[in-house]
Order: sequence, then C-alpha cells, then structure tokens
Amino acid sequence: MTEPVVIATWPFGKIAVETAYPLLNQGTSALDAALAGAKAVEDDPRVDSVGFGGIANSIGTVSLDACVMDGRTLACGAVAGLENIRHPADVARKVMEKTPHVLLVGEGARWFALQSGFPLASLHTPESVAAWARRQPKEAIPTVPRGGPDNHDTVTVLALDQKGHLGGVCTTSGLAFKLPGRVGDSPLIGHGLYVDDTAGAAGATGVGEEIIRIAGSFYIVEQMRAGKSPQEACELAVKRVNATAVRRGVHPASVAFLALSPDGRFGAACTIPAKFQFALGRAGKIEMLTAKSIGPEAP
Ligand code: SD4
Repeated sequence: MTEPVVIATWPFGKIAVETAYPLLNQGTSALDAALAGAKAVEDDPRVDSVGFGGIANSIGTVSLDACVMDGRTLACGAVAGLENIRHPADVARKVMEKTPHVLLVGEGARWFALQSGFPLASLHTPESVAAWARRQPKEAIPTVPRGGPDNHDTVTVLALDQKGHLGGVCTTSGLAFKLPGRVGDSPLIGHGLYVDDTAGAAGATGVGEEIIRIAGSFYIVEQMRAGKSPQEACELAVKRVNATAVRRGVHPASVAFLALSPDGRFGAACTIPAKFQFALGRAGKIEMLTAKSIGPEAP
C-alpha cells in the first residue's frame, strides 16, 4: 500500500487538504479526494478567488476556470469562462467522463453543466460585490495583468492515493478584474495542471499569462520524467519564468508551482513576489509550509 500524500496551494489549501487527506486514508482515489478538497474551497465564500464569492472580472461577472486530470490514464477535462455554476471542477470532471472532449468554454460549458444537472446559481456574495465596486479598474483594457497578491489565487490540489495513483484538480475565478473572455492557465492541461502516474503531478498558481508562456506544469512533469526531484523541477520552472520575464523586460511575475512524485516526494517553488504558502497532508499530519522563493539571476 502506498502512503497517501496531498498538497494544495495557498493558506486556503488547508481547507482542501483537511477534506482530501482523511479521504485518501480511507482508500478514496486520488482524483476523487482532490476533487472533494477543491470543492470545499469552491464552496467557501471567504476564499475570494475560487468558486462562490470569487472576485468578478472587469465588467462584474464571476467567470470560473477549472480542470481535472487522472494520472492513471491521462484522462482530463476542463471548463473555462463558466458563469453561474458553483462547482466548475465537478463540471470539468463530467467533461472528462461524459464527452469525447477535453475543454468546454463559456456558454457551451454552461449549457453542458445545466444538461448535466448542475443548478444555476449566483456566485456573488455581498463581500465580493463590495470588493469589486471598491477596486474596479479605471481603464477599460489594462495593459498589465493585475497580478498583485490580493488579485489572484487558485486552488490546485495534487494527490497520491493508497494504490499509488496520482490525481489533480485546479480551480479558480482567475485574475481579479480580468477582461471578459480572458482565460488563464488554470483550465489548460499542461499549464495550470498536469498529472501522469509514470512521471509525476504538477500544478501552478499565479499570473496565468506567465505560466502559459512556459507550459509550466507539463514542463515540471517532464523534468521529473527526466530524473529531477519534484523540488528541482519546480525550481527549474521558476527559473524559466524569471528568465522569460527578464527577456521581455517585465517585472518578475507572481507565479508559484507545486509538484508531487509517484513515490510521494513533493516540491514547491515561487518567484519572489509570490510569497507562496501551501498545505501538505502526509505521514498522519497536516501542515502549512512556505515555498522557496527564487529571484532572477544576475545577467
Ligand atoms: C489565472 N492562475 O487565472 C490563475 C490565477 C491565480 O493564483 O492563480 N492565481 O491566471
């Protein structure tokens, strides 16, 4: 029997780990446990960057992105720009299980969710409406993604189950005040999440544009496949984000990565602005850890 492990992004990842870790210890599959953990965060209105109560886009709409991936088979599903549905990660799983597709977007994703029995819901809370009204952008089309620490956060949950299988879920309301129609890394397989039993699992959080640019999660899993530890692989991904930011002459982005190997080792690293904390369930306990921050190397 494999010793279960689960990791999840940010301090609110503790909500996910507290839900997923006992399930893993009862023999629940990695994907089911990760999904239950992610759903607990989606449901928590105090988390203003995931699911219910997420901060709206530039025109005041809460638009959700999510994906799931099963390391046994590389089965995966995703939704992007999903509105008025409270559990986008569950919808992503249905895309994986019930359709021949991987990604559904916008109105089509909502139609599919409704056909699958998900209820329509308002995702606003009085607090999220007030936060949006207070901080809404002045400019119609911003030129720089608003990637400050209070403008984003995603829950990415990576799990290893008792049978030695990996599963992962990534779910978010995306960058606060994003343009309508903007999609970040979170629902994109290989960017916000990648899971393969034969190499490892990785997930991302932070400014999605910078994560997409380097195909962050796929890059990390392929580094593990080539023999790097999860920690080494995450650090290499952060270095690549930094190098890309330097080449483009932009300020270092706020980006962080998590990884989990098939034998239960984990890794985490972030760019300096991200100041990334994550939750870990392993060896009978749940703890909060801080990732290693890596700055751009001197030219
Ligand atoms: C996005 N990566 O939409 C997401 C936002 C976020 O931590 O994570 N943040 O770009």
